[in-house]
Amino acid sequence: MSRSEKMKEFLAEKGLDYFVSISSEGSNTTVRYFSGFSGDTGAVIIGENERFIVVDSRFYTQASQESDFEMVKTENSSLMDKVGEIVKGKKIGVEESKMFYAWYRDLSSKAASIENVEDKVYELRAVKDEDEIKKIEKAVEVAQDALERTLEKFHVGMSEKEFSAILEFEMAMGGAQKPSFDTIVASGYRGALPHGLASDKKIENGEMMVVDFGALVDGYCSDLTRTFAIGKVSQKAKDAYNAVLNAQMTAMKAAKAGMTGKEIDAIARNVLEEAGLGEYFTHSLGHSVGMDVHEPPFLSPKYEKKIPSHAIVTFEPGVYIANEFGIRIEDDVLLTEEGYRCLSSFKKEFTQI
Ligand SMILES: [Mn+2]
Repeated sequence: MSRSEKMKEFLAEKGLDYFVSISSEGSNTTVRYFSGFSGDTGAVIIGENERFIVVDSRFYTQASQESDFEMVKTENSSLMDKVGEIVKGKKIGVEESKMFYAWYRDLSSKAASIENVEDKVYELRAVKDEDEIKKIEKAVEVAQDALERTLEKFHVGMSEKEFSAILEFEMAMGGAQKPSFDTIVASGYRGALPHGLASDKKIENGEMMVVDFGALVDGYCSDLTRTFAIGKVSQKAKDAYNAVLNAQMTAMKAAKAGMTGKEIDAIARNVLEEAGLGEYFTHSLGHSVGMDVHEPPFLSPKYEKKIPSHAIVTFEPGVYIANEFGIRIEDDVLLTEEGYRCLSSFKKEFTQI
């Protein structure tokens, strides 16, 4: 069954006329997920007998080439006016967290009813098909090959921003459309900021350096993290590194589809607690990755739902000791009922550069 057929079936169950998803300047990947249209602005409308892609004149050609949905041209009206005409008097389902308030207000004034159906969209998107798995594998490969080439150009004293600029350049040269998010390069004390974007700080001997990065290839994201020792580092940092790696691999090896996100998270958390580092693992174990770099389902103490087969999730335990160092190791992993398949292969034994 195609993605839109699955949505149609759901609409029928819920007694809804249309599913409506709108993207403005690329803020919503659901439009592409259903229609194939990769332009940054447009709307998909799916009903029992209709599949519309609404676009403005900048995208007429592109939409006709990329999507088999029936194209609705905005002509002289705005995107929202055109969508409003179609949904007038209909019962519609939308994704509340992908909708601006102005759109919601506009659609509410026209539709007969409006309700949030984003859980259904996330449920569909969570299960990756073969083609999606291949695309994510490609995004992983582009990213990890770029890191390999970046390390060849690395020297002590280089700034975090220089490192990230080379890494992003290498990803682009390897086929990335762009980085899948702002590259994190956090060395020394900055490593204790889990989302420390690359800064002007110079990377010095004796520091740990966290590099969290990914490539967007063919509409799909990768999300990887490696932590390197710059020259000789403390035994404390080395021990923490090995504990994080152990936590990651223990959880990965035990994980399979059908377990809850909370159960998988707990495995990694227990390993770090036993190593005396539990208090320094301050975020959840992972998230799904696909057209968005962060998607449900999550591997988190708060996520009590089961992970479906063919979800691709990150395993990214970390340890962050304020004013000292941070360590994180992250891979993208396909989960099935049989177990796991790690899509990334970049080495992760403790590495001094
Ligand atoms: Mn991540």
